[in-house]
Amino acid sequence: MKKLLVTASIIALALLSFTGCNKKTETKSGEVVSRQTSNRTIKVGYAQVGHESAWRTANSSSFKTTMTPANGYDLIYIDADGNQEVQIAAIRDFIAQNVDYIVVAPVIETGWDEVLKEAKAAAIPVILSDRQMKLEDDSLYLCWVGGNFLKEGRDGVKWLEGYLDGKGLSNEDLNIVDIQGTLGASAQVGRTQGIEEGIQSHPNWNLIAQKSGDFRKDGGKKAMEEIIKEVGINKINVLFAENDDMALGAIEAIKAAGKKPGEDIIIITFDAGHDVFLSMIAGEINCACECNPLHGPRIAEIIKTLENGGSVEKIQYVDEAVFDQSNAAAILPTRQY
Ligand code: GZL
Repeated sequence: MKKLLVTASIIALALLSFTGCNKKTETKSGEVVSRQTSNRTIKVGYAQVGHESAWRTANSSSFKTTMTPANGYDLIYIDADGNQEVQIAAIRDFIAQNVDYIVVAPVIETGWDEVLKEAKAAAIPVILSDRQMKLEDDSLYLCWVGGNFLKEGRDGVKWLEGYLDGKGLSNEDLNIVDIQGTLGASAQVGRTQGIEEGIQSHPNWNLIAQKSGDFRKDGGKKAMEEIIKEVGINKINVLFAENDDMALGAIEAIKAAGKKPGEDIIIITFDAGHDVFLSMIAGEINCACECNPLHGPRIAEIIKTLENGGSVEKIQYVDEAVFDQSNAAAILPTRQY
């Protein structure tokens, strides 16, 4: 009898390792654990926002250079060009292809419940990268990796407070302009909240204009041109641009209006990519709040941990810092994007 039991369990184990099946469950504490291990090629469907900014290019590249066949991945990469319907269709296609994991960088926070329920019904784990989703049921996604957008906005305000204090300008009236990212994207929602909170906390700070540039360089230039037309270039003291590309576009409009960016108008941006470091060194941007785009390795680690029976935290913030003209030149050589 004993011999029979041992043989049966060996056959069962052999079957399990052959199928390479790998089920995921979420523990009560919100941690996600994997029940079995496997050494299969991992098929990942990745629905990316688009190609709107330098940040996005670096983000996409970090996935493509990490999830390679040599590293044990079969990556299906879809660039949705900023269109949520294309992202949703891509997720449905990943389900039809029965991928092992779905990764999504949601262009905006809402409208995902139905398609994520379909992924759950197909027992395919969904990992969120970069931006977040507003869902009725948070168990519809396995975990999220990204920047703390509210903190980024608050960090930009904190930097401005320190800068003004150092110049003895803390009590001066300030007219502030905010060029926002794609409306409804969690990066825009969080940064705008941090900026607006800061402005409201200073009676002598006035938000005189707020327009979206959709996280694109041409969008930032157009938004700044419209704001200059509406309020007049001489009325603007500070610009918050909610990403680098819009800041660089706005600088073109500021120069065309005869003003010196970084001097006549204080400029604070978000992302802190390579080109903005060059602008800070040139004195045209004053501060860059980092939003690290290199999520590929982080998410590959998460997947490998799960594949090997480990558990992962539900919410995982990437490391971020604040840079300005005092440290840009020294730090630029160390930057990866
Ligand atoms: C932030 C990301 C934003 C960047 C922009 O995590 O969602 O989208 O700040 C990008 O550059 O377009």
